[in-house]
Amino acid sequence: MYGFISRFRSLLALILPLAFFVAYLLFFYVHVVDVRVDVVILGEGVVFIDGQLFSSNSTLTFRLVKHGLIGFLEPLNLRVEAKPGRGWMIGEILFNNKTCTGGVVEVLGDGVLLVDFDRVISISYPGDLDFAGLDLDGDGLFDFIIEINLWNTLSASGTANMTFNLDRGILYYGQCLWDLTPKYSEIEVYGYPEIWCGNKPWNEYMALDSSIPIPDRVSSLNDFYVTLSYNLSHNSQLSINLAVESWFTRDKFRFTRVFAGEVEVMIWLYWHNLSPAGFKIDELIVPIEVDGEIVNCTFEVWYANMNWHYIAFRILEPIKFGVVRFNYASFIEWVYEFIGDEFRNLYLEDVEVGVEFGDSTIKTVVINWILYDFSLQYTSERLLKS
Ligand SMILES: [Ca+2]
Repeated sequence: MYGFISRFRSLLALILPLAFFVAYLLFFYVHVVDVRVDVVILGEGVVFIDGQLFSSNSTLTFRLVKHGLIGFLEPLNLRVEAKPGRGWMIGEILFNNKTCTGGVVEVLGDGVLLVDFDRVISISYPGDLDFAGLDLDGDGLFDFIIEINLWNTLSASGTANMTFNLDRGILYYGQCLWDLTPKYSEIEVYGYPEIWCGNKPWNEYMALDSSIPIPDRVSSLNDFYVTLSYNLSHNSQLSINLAVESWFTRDKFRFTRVFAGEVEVMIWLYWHNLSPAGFKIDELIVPIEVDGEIVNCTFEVWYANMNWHYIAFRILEPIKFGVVRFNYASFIEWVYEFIGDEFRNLYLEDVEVGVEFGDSTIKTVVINWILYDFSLQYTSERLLKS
């Protein structure tokens, strides 16, 4: 009898901890649906979550709620994102009144995470404002303006979003629009989502903290390199380009529009199902650095008299993605020879980069464009050599 009790106790001693362990696992798997986590924000600022002030110093404690159940053995991975989705979720986070995304830098301890936020600026269509200024070096002056710029779209269903990550220097543009109605039906383009520096002469926004001294007279400026690193995807039938654009006006700061005798210059590095306005009048071979190699690229030159002079250089073999670098003077010299001496006195107002799109036969217009780099490097050579 004693032997039986002894064996029973031994069995109990073995089974009980195992049963408790299984119950413990089940308890956590079934019942724990949220976890309290301390998050340390790197940097100074005011933190809002879902519009509520959570912290005015650099440390923030809040509760993360995961949709659904969590398993006991599930690793604690945190992904901070603005949109609700699968996995861990935090509502919109504003840091210094800018929407932030971020990632876990380090797990400091049990449930304590160090999160480093990227500062991002985001604009959307539909929305009150379709532009924003970017002050990359924090000196109070804009280095660039981003603008969704659906200038010929009267109405559209769907959304477009442009987000600039200030910490990584990357521009993201995504749109999914349908039922587009143009403002002017005779114009085949709906818009030109873009980033630019200088003074765009069609509105009052300026980004004068550029690495080149614009606006200034063509005759006073030096040449500069334009570097772009990008990736673009879109509907296979869509009419679209990726183009650099500049306006040349008689006033140093023009805010209203462009007039006769003034000049618009576009450089199309990518295009699909789209032709420039007017007629092809010439061809030009320009050495372009593409992914580190110099390539002699042929550009068609198109001209239209749009009251002002419209000149578009369209590359023969489009570059859909890659790192592209070229001298502005390569194109400006041709414009000078074509327009004549009066071009010397015009002001180079701005340098823009965007994706011009149109074509009403596409029901839903999808564009995803990432611009990893847009930089201008001023040189000691004159913009006009002659
Ligand atoms: Ca600045």
